[in-house]
Amino acid sequence: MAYLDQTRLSKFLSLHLRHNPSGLGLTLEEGGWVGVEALLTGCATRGVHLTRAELEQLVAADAKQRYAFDPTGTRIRAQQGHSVPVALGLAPLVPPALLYHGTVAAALPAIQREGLQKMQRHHVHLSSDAETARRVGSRRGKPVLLTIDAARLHAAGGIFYQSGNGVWLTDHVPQHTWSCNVRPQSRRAGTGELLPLPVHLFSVLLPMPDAQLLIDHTVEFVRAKFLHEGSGHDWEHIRRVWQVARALAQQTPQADPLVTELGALLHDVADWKFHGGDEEAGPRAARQWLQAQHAPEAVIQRVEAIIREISFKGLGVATPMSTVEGELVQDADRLDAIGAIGVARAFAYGGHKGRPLHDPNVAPIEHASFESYKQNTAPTINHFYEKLLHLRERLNTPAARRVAEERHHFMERFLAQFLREWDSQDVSA
Ligand code: HQG
Repeated sequence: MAYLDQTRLSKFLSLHLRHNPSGLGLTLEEGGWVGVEALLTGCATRGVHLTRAELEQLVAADAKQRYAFDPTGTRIRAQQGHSVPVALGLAPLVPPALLYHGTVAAALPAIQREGLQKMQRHHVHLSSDAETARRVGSRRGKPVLLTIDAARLHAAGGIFYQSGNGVWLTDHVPQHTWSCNVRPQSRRAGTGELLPLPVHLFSVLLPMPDAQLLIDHTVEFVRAKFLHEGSGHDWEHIRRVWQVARALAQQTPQADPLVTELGALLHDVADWKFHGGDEEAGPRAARQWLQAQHAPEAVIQRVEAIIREISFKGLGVATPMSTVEGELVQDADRLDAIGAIGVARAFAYGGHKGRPLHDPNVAPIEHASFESYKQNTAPTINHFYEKLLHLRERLNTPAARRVAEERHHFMERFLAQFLREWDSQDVSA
């Protein structure tokens, strides 16, 4: 066996198969292949005496599956990571919606300016799970995780490949298509002292001061619009949803904080309930506002999707969210529809619509379509059976489900007491 240990042997192979084949007297064939015999001979000229069996064992044991033999077993190549020109012959593929890249804080300012670049390699390397990306980043120091909106990049014409060992490859990841789990540090004005900034406000979809300004302006816009709303969809409801969604986002590294906060703040901006059933009124109003604020298009589209998808649409209608941020905002909105606040809001809305509190002769309906749910005019108590008591089962995150438990039981106790008092059962004869 060679005098090198497994790790150094792997690095020796990487060096020559990816970066410096001529160091072993080799030339990479199309696809990055070299003959196995030629490789073993080349290694021997550098004092690294490897048998074919030892090479096979190294290839099989490599944790990242960096190398592969061709089907005949006579040629070998590195699966990715080259710096010498080589066409690996990979076919373009549709990437998963999200991909991850691990880097370090020191690289962030440059990445923020120019996006992710290939640097010395042929492609930008991305991982399909956050853990692997963190490990890649930790080669250089404390890892910083970037979440890439691969679906949007792909829709905009970005081309993606996947190497034989599962690494996703693309040419460039521009600004506004990724978010980050930390905020760069800022210097306290005048002192040069470095201040760590709270994570929850950071999104590099927008340079930081602009992201904060956008949130601040949106708060003012929504607050002014809904301050005196009287149907339970007032500013205080929106403020609670915003707060809860933000807390959920802090526990969800893959969620973009800016999108989550804007989605929460704008989720009721033009609710179909108050716009003649028009389901596009909300997304339209949000787009109008965000465009006027010069928000990036990628952010606008994700916020629109949240608003379009968030509503409960009847017991028989599934309401899946297409984004992780949407799942958080939907949970926050649903938590505000149950518990003591939920009871208060249900009657505020019923009063606003002139509905009776209760009518034992009108049975709750399991609405099988959004249309039937929209046209509902039943007494408010029915709303508990048609929607509110089912929300606990329809939450997306474990954190929200934990909060929902007590709120759900409170509603059950409230209903039991309400129905007892309705028939004056608690009044002795
Ligand atoms: C950073 C390992 C400044 C980038 C792993 C990274 C991976 C920028 C470094 C594979 C930048 C490049 C690849 C910009 C990107 N300004 N810095 N505009 N754009 N960077 O090693 O992705 O062990 O070339 O964040 O497992 O770290 O070799 O790429 O920190 O799969 O098999 O520039 O290498 O596999 O570093 O790692 P690399 P990578 P192997």
